[in-house]
Amino acid sequence: MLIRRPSDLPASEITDQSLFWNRRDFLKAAGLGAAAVGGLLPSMNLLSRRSDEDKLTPWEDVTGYNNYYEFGTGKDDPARQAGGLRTKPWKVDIAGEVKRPAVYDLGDLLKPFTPVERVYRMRCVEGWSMVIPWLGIPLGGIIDRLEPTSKAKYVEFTTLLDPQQMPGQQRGVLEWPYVEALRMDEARHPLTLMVTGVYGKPLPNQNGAPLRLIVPWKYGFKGGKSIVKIRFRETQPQTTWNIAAPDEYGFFANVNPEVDHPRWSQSRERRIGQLFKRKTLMFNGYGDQVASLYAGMDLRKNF
Ligand SMILES: Nc1nc2c(c(=O)[nH]1)N[C@H]1C(S)=C(S)[C@@H](COP(=O)(O)O)O[C@H]1N2
Ligand SMILES: [Mo]
Repeated sequence: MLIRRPSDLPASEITDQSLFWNRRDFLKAAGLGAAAVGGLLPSMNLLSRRSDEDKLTPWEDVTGYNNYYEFGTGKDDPARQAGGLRTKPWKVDIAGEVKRPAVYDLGDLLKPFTPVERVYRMRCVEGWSMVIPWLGIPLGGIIDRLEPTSKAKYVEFTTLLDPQQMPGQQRGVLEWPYVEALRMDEARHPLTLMVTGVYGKPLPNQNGAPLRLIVPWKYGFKGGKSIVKIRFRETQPQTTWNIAAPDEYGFFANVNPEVDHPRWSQSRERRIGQLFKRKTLMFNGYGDQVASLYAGMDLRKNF
């Protein structure tokens, strides 16, 4: 477990009162005691009374046990092979149904925003889970600034296509480039983040540097890595895993313990680094915040 000192906390976390709840969630999940935060928060004793439920997954697992098929299909392949990916300079093409389309330098695209720290439970469709302190920018704010047109109903995220740098793309395990997408209301939901860092540090390449999507109530595959294009669309985009196996990976991919993968149950999960399996929660435990997005939808059909 990597215990961070207050000096490691991003300045935004310390100065911006509106981010209080993020910091509190982080400290709670990190289990940092009053000593560790040096009296930053008066209510620390309360916050340190957390169970093991959502203890942070160690840095070594977050950055050493990955899915990033562009760098191989083994869990340790990305950590071994992604290191050389050139993430500077990095351009992001903003396209489609939007009033400010352009190829932006990543720094310019994100300049008006301050990353916030959010501890999210993450659930992979393969049955494992982690608790990760992401550093990111709520996508909704970025979308507002880009001004989608009234036709924009979906947002599509495309990963870099570069078989030279990404050896996995020289093989046909998936259709390249990796594409994921959200409905506009999902993209604008305050939980949805464009992530640039983790554990208070810049994002390691194996986790999707320099920019990746995180949607904590959905299976991990919705969170495309190393994004070079964000396109606003009127119609529902074709997405990589849905193309690969439509009966196994739906477009919505909301975490749902009641809808099994055709080849395995989704009712339980293994928290990486912990011994016993735990129950998987509807919407990965974020139902109070996101269930209303799907009111009236049959979630067995729209899996
Ligand atoms: N471009 C790209 N993005 C991707 C993947 C991938 O193979 N390629 N794997 C997905 C899957 S299945 C998961 S579980 C998460 C894993 O993110 P992490 O390695 O940062 O935990 O990334 C998702 N994003
Ligand atoms: Mo996954």
